[in-house]
Amino acid sequence: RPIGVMDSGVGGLTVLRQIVKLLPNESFIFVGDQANLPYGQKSSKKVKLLTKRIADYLIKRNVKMFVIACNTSTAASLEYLQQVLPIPVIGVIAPGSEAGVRASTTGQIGVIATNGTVRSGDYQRLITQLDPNSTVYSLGCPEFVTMVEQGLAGTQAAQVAVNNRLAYFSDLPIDTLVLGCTHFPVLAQEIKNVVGDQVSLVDPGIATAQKVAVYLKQHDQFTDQTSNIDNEFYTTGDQKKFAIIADHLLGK
Ligand code: DGN
Repeated sequence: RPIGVMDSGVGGLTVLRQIVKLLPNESFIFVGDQANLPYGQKSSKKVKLLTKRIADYLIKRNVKMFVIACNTSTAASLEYLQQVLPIPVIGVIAPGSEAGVRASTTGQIGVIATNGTVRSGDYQRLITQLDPNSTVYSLGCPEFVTMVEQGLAGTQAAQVAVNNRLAYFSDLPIDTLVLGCTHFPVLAQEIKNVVGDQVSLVDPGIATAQKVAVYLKQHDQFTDQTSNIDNEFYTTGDQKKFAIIADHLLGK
């Protein structure tokens, strides 16, 4: 059975590519809800409904696990979906928080995300639960999502926007920056250029992929040999635009 993966757009592909690296024999059904993007500006109730709608579709498609490859959806709906869905549900915020704490030596941790994720306070709560001595500095960067969706990563315009927004961190003593939106690893180079090499960038997709792999192995549900890998990609938005960015992110 395939694994279901969703995001509001192409950002979830940064999580998917990490899962594929660890579990190359699995099949996936990915849904990007681009018709409703951005999720970051919507109410948590609305995001929960939109995420549930995709989960219901994926369950009809008989997926064995649902990966919420979107921080905003994870914040709005993880607990609820874990209660109501008949399959395991994995989100990105707990793995991202754990990876952030592991990466930091000073406990001074920055988090960049959508406004919805920042408003939820989930990273702040989980990180300080794991390390009570830590300080979390959260910043909403909604325009980064739009830039990635428009395929602007790697351009001068993207670098300027990242410089402007991340100026917030210039006087803060962070040693780690969690990319708390699945679109942001696409801008990793631009972000690195601003914060410098002394700050570790954390992509929660890596820790999420590890969590997916551990769960499937522990529950004897993983596919250990190549049979028929059959990946499907859906968007509720424009297929052509989606395909261009998806090809680029997945390298095929
Ligand atoms: N990729 C989504 C996230 O991780 O929060 C958000 C993108 C959006 O819809 N604003």
